[in-house]
Amino acid sequence: MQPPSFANRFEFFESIDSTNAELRRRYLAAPAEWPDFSVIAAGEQTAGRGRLERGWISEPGTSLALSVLLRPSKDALPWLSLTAGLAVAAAIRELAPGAALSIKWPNDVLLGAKKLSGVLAEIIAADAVVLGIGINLRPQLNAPETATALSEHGIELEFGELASMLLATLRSRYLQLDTAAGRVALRQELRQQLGTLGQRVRAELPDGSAIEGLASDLDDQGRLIILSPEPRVLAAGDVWHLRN
Ligand code: BT5
Repeated sequence: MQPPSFANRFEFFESIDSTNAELRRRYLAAPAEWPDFSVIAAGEQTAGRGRLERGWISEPGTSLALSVLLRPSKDALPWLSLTAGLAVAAAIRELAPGAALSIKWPNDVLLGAKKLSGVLAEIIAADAVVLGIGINLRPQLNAPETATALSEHGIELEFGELASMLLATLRSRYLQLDTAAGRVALRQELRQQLGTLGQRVRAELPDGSAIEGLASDLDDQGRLIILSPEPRVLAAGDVWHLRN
């Protein structure tokens, strides 16, 4: 496929184990050859990865999988996953206005009530992060019940057009993260699009404990505030939206 103009370096694989794993290997072998906003994309991942050693299904011809090399500032770092979610939603809306997208803290984009896209941000060196994004274009044989795809909602997009638009929307928001004013604006945008806010949620913390309560706000570092009923601040973990 044509390299998208928004990537500073771009490599496409028909099939690979994981675009995050490949970018990490290639970067660590020759860091100087991988500028900020280098991209590795693939038509299929045989060992796609989610968070916490979970898997990510990307069967041939059904999904967009790409990883971007970033060197974020310390202030930008906590915002990367949520910013990627915003960029995914913005890219799809550009190409398919009116799509019923929402962002679920900390790293999902939902279409309707199901998961369309996931983000995996991994720190691979003192100054480098690999930001991996998966988006389902068409249904997959082995995807979980909780997954959905654009075509299931009548949205037919091709890999190349979505990849180009995604890199454009991601790049502009990534640049916004460099300034305090930009981060304030992103936080505002996220507060409007974060379907998690205002919901009763159950959150599982990285240490295995759980809390339930009302997801009330996003703090100034992208953490989720849950009223349980006393405020608890969640920096990482999994969240389920509960039905009242
Ligand atoms: C994620 O993890 O959602 C992060 C997914 C990141 C995928 C991208 S693709 C490009 C790059 N290269 C990689 O190897 N990874 C990144 P998490 O929140 O832990 O969610 C994982 C869970 O989502 C799984 O345990 C399944 O339940 C579910 N899942 C797996 N494949 C899915 C799919 N295609 N669509 C929706 N849900 C899926």
